[in-house]
Amino acid sequence: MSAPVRLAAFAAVLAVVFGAAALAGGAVGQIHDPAATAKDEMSMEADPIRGLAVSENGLTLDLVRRAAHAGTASRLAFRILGGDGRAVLDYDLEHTKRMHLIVVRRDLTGFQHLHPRLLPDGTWTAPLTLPEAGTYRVFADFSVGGKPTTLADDLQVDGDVRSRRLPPPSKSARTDGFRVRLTDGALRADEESALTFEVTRDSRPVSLQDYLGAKGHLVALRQGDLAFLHVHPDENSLRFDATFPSAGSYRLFLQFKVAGRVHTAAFTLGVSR
Ligand SMILES: [Cu+2]
Repeated sequence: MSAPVRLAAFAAVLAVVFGAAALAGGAVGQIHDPAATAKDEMSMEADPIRGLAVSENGLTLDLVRRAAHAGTASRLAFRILGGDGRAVLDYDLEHTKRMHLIVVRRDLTGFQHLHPRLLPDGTWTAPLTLPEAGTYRVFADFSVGGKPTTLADDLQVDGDVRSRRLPPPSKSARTDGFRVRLTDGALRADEESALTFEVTRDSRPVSLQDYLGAKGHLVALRQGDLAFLHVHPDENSLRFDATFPSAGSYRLFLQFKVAGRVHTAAFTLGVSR
C-alpha cells in the first residue's frame, strides 16, 4: 500500500469511527431525554409478562390447599406473603378491587374471575367450584405499595381428565345470546395493539354497564405457559391496549356487564411475528 492510499484508508476508518460516535451520541442524547426515559420506563413497567411464578417482587402466593374435588363447592383460601414470611394486609385498589383472582384449567377452559374476601389475618377466601378434573392455574392479580403483581400456582382436581384442544383463531364469539366481535387490524408480537370489541344482540348494539371501573375487563393468556398479559382498559369503550410478548396463540376472556349480569366471551387469537 502506498502512503497516500494508506492515508486515505486511515481517513475512511476515522470517518466511520466518527460517524458511529455521532450516532452513539445521538442515542445517548435520547436516553438522557427525561421525557423519553419516563415514557420508556412506563412502557416497560406497563407490560411485563406476568403470572409465571409463585414469587415475584418479594411477594409469594401461598395457597392453603392445592387440591380440590371435581364438582364440589369448596372454598379457595390463600395468602400473599411478604419477604418476612408474614401475610400482607394492605393492598391498593385496582379496577375497583383489592384482589382479582383468575382460575382457568391448563387447557384454557373453565375460566373464572373471582373477587375474594380478605380476612383480618391476611387470608383471602372465595367460594369455588371446579366442575371438571384437571390442573388449574390460579392467578392472584393485585397491587401492593403501588407495584402491580400477578402470582400464580397450580391447583389439582383429581379424576379422569379430558383435555380440550384450543379452538381455532376467530374474531367472533357467542355467549349467553350475545355476539362479540373483535374489530381491529393486524396483531404483531412486541407491538402495542389496540383490541376493540363490539357486543350485539339480535344484530343490535347492546348498552353496557360499567364493570370494574371500565366498559369491560379483558384477560389474555398465552397458550402453553399461560403467561398472563396485563391489558389496559379504556374507561369509555370496549377498547384495550395490550402488547403480546411473542408470536403464537393467546386466549382472550372478555367480560362485560348487561342488565346487572356479567358475561364472558372467549376468543383464540393468533399473533404473528
Ligand atoms: Cu377482578
